[in-house]
Amino acid sequence: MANADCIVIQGSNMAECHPVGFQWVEEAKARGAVVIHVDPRFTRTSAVCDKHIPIRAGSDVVLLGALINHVLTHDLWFREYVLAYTNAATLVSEDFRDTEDLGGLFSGFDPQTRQYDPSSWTYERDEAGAPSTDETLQHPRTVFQILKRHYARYTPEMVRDVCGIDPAMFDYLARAVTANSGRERTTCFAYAVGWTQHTLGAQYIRTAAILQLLLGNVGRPGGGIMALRGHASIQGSTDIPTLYDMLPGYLPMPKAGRDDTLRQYLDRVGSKSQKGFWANADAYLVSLLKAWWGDAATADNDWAYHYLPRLTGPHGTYQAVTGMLNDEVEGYFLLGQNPAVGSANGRQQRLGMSHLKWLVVRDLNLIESATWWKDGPEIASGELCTQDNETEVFFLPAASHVEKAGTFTQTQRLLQWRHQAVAPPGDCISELEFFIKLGNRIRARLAGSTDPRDRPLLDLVWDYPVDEHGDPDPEFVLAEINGHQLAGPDAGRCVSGFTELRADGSTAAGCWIYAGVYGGGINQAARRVPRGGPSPNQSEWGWAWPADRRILYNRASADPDGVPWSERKRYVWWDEQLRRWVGNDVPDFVIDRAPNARPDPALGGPDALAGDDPFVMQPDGKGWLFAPKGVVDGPLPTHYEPQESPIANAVYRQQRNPARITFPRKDNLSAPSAGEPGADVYPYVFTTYRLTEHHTAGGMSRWLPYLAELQPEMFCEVSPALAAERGLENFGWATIISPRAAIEARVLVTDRMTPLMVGGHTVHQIGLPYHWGVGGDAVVSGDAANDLLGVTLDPNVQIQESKAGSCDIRPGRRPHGEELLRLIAEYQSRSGATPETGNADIDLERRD
Ligand SMILES: Nc1nc2c(c(=O)[nH]1)N[C@H]1C(S)=C(S)[C@@H](COP(=O)(O)OP(=O)(O)OC[C@H]3O[C@@H](n4cnc5c(=O)[nH]c(N)nc54)[C@H](O)[C@@H]3O)O[C@H]1N2
Ligand SMILES: Nc1nc2c(c(=O)[nH]1)N[C@H]1C(S)=C(S)[C@@H](COP(=O)(O)OP(=O)(O)OC[C@H]3O[C@@H](n4cnc5c(=O)[nH]c(N)nc54)[C@H](O)[C@@H]3O)O[C@H]1N2
Ligand SMILES: [Mo]
Repeated sequence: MANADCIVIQGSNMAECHPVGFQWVEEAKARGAVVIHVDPRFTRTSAVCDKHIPIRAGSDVVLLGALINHVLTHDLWFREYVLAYTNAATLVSEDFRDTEDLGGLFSGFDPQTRQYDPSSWTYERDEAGAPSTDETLQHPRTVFQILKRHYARYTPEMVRDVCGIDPAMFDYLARAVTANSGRERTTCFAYAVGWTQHTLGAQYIRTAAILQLLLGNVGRPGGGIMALRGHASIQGSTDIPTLYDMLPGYLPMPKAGRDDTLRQYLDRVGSKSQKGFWANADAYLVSLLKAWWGDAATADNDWAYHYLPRLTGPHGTYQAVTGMLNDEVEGYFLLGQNPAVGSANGRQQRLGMSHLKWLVVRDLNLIESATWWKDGPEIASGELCTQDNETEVFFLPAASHVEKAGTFTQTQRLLQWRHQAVAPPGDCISELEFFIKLGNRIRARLAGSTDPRDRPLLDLVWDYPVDEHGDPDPEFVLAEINGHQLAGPDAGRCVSGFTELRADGSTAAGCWIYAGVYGGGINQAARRVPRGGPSPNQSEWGWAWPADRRILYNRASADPDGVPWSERKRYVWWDEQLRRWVGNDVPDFVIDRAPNARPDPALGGPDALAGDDPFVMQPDGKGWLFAPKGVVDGPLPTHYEPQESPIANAVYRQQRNPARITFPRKDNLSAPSAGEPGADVYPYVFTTYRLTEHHTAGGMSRWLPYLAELQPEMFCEVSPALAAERGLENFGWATIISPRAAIEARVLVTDRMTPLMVGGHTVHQIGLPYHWGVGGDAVVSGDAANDLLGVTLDPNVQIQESKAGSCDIRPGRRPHGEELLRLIAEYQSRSGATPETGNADIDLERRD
């Protein structure tokens, strides 16, 4: 980011939420970069940017789509980059139909299942099976022409009418981005959960990716799209996932009925005939299975592939809670998570837990998820009664990050080692120790079992050495993740990188993308040379996956001939003398593949990559403007309104993302949207966010007097205009009501909230921090913003839409007990909301 000439921060309050990373924005600024903040609110980020552009929450695809349209219609795209490195020239199947043809849907939609069959989105192929192309880009079915037609509607006027951004402001943004792209200059985008927490969150990021590819801003210094990662190692917990649908290193979890055999699975993940590094998925998976099941994983049993669980559907946290409410779940482990406060529809979360037989909470403090049974909101409302509650709750104290050693992986995919600073007090232990001991006990209980379903547990490699205090060694685990040779003279040697991994059982590795972090038997993540050493990319600080590469796809930083696009932006290039790629980073390419190499595509794998195929993980080696597969809700991003919206979709008749995941239940009602009867009952937009002084659901900040004192009370931010409209007083109380709950908050009247003119009427947005919860143990408590939110999810990643909802606001405190329930019910009945509201069949969604 420090190398960017323009930075657009959109969907994040970077200065307050990512202050360490923000130093690179400051550095870019000091070197003359333009920094723009696009956000519904004016924040401390906006305060240090060149320009703040207020936007209506949930409308970013229109703004980004209009930038794409601007770049295409004004011929501002980076022609050589786009032609050589993207799929612009590739032809799409004759069967494909765009949202332009189908009123906002793509071809392949099944209204019954609400899922797309993506088979019509594929490339057209020639007799040899290679994608057909038209290098002139004139063919109407080239990706380039499809893109042009798809985004033609996304005009500055559309931006004004949907986002509430006037054309002069749009013009400023478009000029800044395009003037700072090309050979000599690069623009970078940064986003966080302002983009992701929507019913089409993944598509927000895709829209930015298309724009950045058109402008040639991918794989180059100062380019890219920074996914500002949240919790300390949230990147690490997707790399080695706590997610239900992935295995380490982004290998998907097998699906029942589709991936029944190892062969079926591997053909889907990375067939041997496709180009690029996913063709070696067999080496990554077999090495993982060897790391987990050791000698029990053999060629004869397909490396114990059958020990892996199979997915029968989405099993995310919200599905789990629905399962609890339906009495389908008996027990629950909450480890480092406070869903009673932090998850959407808090009441559902708490009531779900009240259906459990047992609940284990491991945390630093007695958080609300461990105390809802004695002093939660449902005790106050009379919906739950402590005496009658049958859930047995176990609280186990956890060691904090300073009380244990290990790695954090941050936004740049950089693993950094932390040493233990102090020993944990009392009974507090680390997650590592807890799981090793839990595993030991379960395995002891199962010892001697002949039940085949116990084999995966009994056959696990579970031999963690402990020190004289009985504590396990986290470096041993890092080495296990790194992987090692199992056979031959090198047996036991740590592998130096993922290209050493094999599919014949001769290597083990717990996460292929981390292979090399313990290369040479040295903890590379602990490297801490001041300023990262002499190299421009600070390569001697920590270790970045994969292969210690600091910028992904960096072969694109040179032109098709391997020459840097410009002196100013040189990064990785082809050295004709040495016959290899060299430069300021570990080249993200086959090291000796010459720029003009055109190997036979039939070779498959890395061998098939042409010298100008920088996107080495893609089966065609190209950056995808159009995604023929992989995104379940469409090959091109399209604007849909949030689940709850005061605006009718101005782009298409289809109001909401047709493939979104809904939970039509009485305890999860949606507000009617514009054009539906009752929409005026919840007339305002609310959005939720963080404060500098608190952390997420508050477990690490509301228990600290120093921080609690700085932000003691739940509040809402409203504009002076909305305050006048509703009679709200600065520092007074307000009650905010959604179809799920009513909460109270102190009022902060501020110009930082801007009423927006959208589609001819004023949209007021209310800002709500989400750090408070109801309970008696924290230093400060208060109503939770998440009680207001409903659960509707993005279909790609199952994230909740917590950045845009509908509500009413009125002065004064909320009622208590039964009266509170009556207030919520009175609003619900006035709005006419039923479980079908907002969840109707696709045909009904279309208004004429
Ligand atoms: N001090 C502090 N730092 C934190 C955290 C914390 O709790 N406290 N939490 C950490 C975690 S877990 C995370 S995930 C990150 C999150 O980092 P951020 O995403 O930067 O944090 P949020 O405050 O949720 O900010 C999202 C921003 O998006 C804006 N926004 C809301 N809706 C929209 C929209 O539709 N479009 C656009 N363009 N903007 C929108 C909000 O006004 C807000 O300013 O922060 C991390 N850092
Ligand atoms: N409305 C709304 N809701 C949101 C968001 C939003 O923007 N708006 N953001 C979402 C996001 S991005 C996130 S990440 C979630 C966060 O939601 P949660 O993860 O549910 O909330 P946290 O408060 O971060 O919970 C982390 C807990 O871990 C404990 N802890 C800290 N260190 C350790 C440890 O080493 N071991 C153990 N066992 N416990 C530890 C802390 O005390 C804390 O209670 O909230 C989500 N919810
Ligand atoms: Mo997060």
